[in-house]
Amino acid sequence: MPTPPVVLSGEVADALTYGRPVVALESTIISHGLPQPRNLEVARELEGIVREGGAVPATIAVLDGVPRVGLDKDDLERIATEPGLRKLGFRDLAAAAGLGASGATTVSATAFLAARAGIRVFATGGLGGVHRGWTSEQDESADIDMLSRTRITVVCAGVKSILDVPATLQRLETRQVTVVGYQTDQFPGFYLHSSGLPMEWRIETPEEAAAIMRAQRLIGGPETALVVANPVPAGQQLDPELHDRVLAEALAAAGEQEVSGPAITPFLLDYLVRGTEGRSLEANLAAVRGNTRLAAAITVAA
Ligand code: PSU
Ligand code: MN
Repeated sequence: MPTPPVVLSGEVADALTYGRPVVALESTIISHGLPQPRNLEVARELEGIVREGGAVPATIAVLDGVPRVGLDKDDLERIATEPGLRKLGFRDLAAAAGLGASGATTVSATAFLAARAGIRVFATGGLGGVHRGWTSEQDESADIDMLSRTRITVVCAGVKSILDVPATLQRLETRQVTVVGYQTDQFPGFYLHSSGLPMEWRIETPEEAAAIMRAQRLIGGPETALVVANPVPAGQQLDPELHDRVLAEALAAAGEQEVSGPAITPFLLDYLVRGTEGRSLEANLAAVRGNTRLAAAITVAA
């Protein structure tokens, strides 16, 4: 029999067949967003958090040309350690599949593959969006476009603070993506509890997120996403002064070294980890853990 175009792990396929809760997890954060060897621990830990929350984890990636939803222990290890593993947005899926390549999936590719498999909720750190300097570079993450046409709920700590955050929020509005704050009136700032930007909608419980998901289905219209913006706890955020200082250095270094395209986000995140002596990593992890916990609770409530 030929290999199906997308392969679900047995556990994920069973859970979806019987209507049990499943949470999708992206893999680019593991391969390109976090330093080794911590990244493998984190990949396992996030799957554990989903299980503790009463759901089945489905980490998504492309291995040897096969898009996979739900990875086993060895697969997860490949994502965390394989040298030269690609970073795949949605547009790269066909190229990777057609050519037998392997890669980790970003939010755009993960959202697509998760929704296609019938998964309704997914957790990440921070969304991609509009990069600073967009008036000359036009670098806007494909995450935004995919979320404007994919029916999925994404739990994130807002958008990465390396971006032009107001411009990204504006694009989410233009592209009709529903955005709600989880127990906050202010848009989260990824490493920071708040970006300082106001939000129009606030929810208090996973049940309220599930109610919005139900309403999306009943109302119909374009298949847009729901973004649940869940801030890193104030006590675990990166010191804002340190954040602003090191981010300014990172942006300057990216300019000097002419880093651009898909390499820019990993470059800036890595610079922040080094420049803050690992403190940005701890804030990033606190955010991702919280998002994963909340994603499980929403899936159980949905
Ligand atoms: N969240 C994190 N770390 C990351 C990412 C998200 O905490 O590394 C990844 C996601 O995969 C997201 C990608 O889709 O960064 C955005 O990359 P770009 O700006 O090139 O679209
Ligand atoms: Mn980009």
